[in-house]
Amino acid sequence: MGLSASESRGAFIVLEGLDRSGKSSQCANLLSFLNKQGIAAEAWRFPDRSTGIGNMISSYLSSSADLDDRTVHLLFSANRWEKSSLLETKLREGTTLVVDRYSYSGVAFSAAKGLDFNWCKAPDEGLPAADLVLYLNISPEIAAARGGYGAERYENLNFQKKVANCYKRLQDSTWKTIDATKSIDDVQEDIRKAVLLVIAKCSQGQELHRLWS
Ligand code: DGP
Ligand code: NA
Ligand code: NA
Repeated sequence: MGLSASESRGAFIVLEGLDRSGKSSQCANLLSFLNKQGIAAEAWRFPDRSTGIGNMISSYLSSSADLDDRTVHLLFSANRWEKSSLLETKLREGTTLVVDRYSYSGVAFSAAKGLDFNWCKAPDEGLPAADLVLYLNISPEIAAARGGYGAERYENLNFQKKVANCYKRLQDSTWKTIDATKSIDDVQEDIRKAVLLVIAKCSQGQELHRLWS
């Protein structure tokens, strides 16, 4: 059951973007800002590589294991489901969660392989939906030029172009596009403004929604 409309709770903030869009540093900066403000907050990330399922995903991403595209899609989804009750408990307890990637990556990266968009959405249906999705917008070319990619499976320009197109199809009213070509500090400033507004709404009892509505 969802949270009742009057209950104060933490906000569910997700950062999304292409690889090399700067999400991870922005998440870390945001977390220390919130904690300094005395706001209870934790940083999470998906995939969570610490679980059994996360371990399989990690082997796949480093290319030490090959898996069928649909199989790996369902593993990523299962990795979110296995954390979902703890996630909801944290929010209910008043902790704001700053999450590096979530179901939006799940759909964008798998649909970029050519899997059907709605098929990709289906396994995540019913998971808690983010209150705010911050999309760190950067062109695939600029991302690729930023110190180059690591060795992981999806880190190449052609694939990232497809991911960018798939992300566009997911955007709704909970998304805010952030210009990620600005300086690290300016990006952080834009993020903080949006986040503080949403934290205020959630502390006043804004209802937690479910994917995909
Ligand atoms: P990261 O740990 O944020 O670097 O993410 C690892 C890679 O996995 C990155 O290229 C994005 C991709 N990814 C994240 N979540 C999902 C997902 O749910 N499904 C698929 N297919 N790829 C994902
Ligand atoms: Na990566
Ligand atoms: Na994931």
